[in-house]
Amino acid sequence: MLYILCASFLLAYNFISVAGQCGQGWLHHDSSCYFMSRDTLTWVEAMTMCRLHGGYLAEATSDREGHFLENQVKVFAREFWIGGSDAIVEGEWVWQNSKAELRPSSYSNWYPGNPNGGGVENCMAIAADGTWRDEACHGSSLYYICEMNPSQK
Ligand SMILES: [Ca+2]
Ligand SMILES: [Ca+2]
Repeated sequence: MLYILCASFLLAYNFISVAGQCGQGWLHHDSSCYFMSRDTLTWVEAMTMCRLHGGYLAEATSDREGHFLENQVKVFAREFWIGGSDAIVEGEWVWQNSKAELRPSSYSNWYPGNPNGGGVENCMAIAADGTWRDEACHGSSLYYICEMNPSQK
């Protein structure tokens, strides 16, 4: 009983401390904080803006995180930039902050037929329906999702 009490206290404490480290306007999920922008920028500008906030363009590196982002985007019903790019090697998608490569076994949520832009579309966006599209990095200004890990600040 004492063990259960201690364990729940520690869990609650961890939750509060992580949630408390997310700045105002940031959403807490698992060990990260997320910021859904209210402005639109190109992918490169969005990446720079996330860095200024102490974070990076969001990376859906697990099913849980992917589903969380998908659900958030559906609430806003807008298209957002996220942190995947195949600008270095066409067709090899890499999450830019972690450098994690999207492998066939990785979580992914591409809209059917995407990526379809070849060398013209090298940046990843999550559309209003929660699925991913490759888009031209400088082609359009979109909303963007920043992620940060408060424990690594
Ligand atoms: Ca491409
Ligand atoms: Ca595309």
